[in-house]
Amino acid sequence: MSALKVYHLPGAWGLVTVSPFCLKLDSFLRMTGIEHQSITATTPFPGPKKKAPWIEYKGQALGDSTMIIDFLKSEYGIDPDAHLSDAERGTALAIQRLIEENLYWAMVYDRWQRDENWPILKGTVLGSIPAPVRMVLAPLARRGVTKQLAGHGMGLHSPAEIEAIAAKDIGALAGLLGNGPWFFGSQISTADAAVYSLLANIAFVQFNSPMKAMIEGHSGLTDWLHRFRQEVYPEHI
Ligand SMILES: N[C@@H](CCC(=O)N[C@@H](CS)C(=O)NCC(=O)O)C(=O)O
Repeated sequence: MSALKVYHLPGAWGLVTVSPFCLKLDSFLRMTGIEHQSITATTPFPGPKKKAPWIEYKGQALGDSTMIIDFLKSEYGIDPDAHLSDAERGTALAIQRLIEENLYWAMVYDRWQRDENWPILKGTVLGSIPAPVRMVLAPLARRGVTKQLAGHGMGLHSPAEIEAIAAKDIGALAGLLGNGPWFFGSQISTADAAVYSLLANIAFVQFNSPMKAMIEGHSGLTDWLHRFRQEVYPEHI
């Protein structure tokens, strides 16, 4: 049995998990080849921060994808970002913040607030919760996410305003990627995993989102998405 247990939310449509934060960690683990046991969690609540992903390692639980990645880099002495300059590290952090602190919330809005996505969400994100429990939990979870969206601020915007915010972010990512092949030139890094984890969760899933067309509007980004999948998840092609 592996010393490292990694808990993530369920997957669908060929993605190991439909949680971007969980997919970022899974991508990092594949990129680095760190041996681990991958466990699908029904809900994020047993995690130490009540969010997914989380890990258990030598009797300790640790939450937050970035803190986990930093911990694993140091514990296993493997760093896919070792080649980055200081300026590139700064840009990588800015990319990560764009993805996780802003564009992620536009994805959350599409999944949880658009009525056409509600049945899809109940069958996937909440799909491994036993049906009777899910009937009670699903509306509570939706109310909770509506509050989170308002607290963040994204949920206070109109759908058209959210689309405009998302279009700017996706355009900025396309510009930063340039001709690639990766965000920082010829070597893949954790920034690629961070961007993939969100864009794949828009482009490769069945949730309706205006962001699909925005991504498709940048051929560099779609080529890069397929390149990442080929490199890190070749069995899912
Ligand atoms: N900063 C955290 C964010 C994790 C996160 O928000 N995970 C979502 C799933 S994508 C979650 O567990 N949400 C449940 C909740 O907020 O109640 C990380 O990087 O791991």
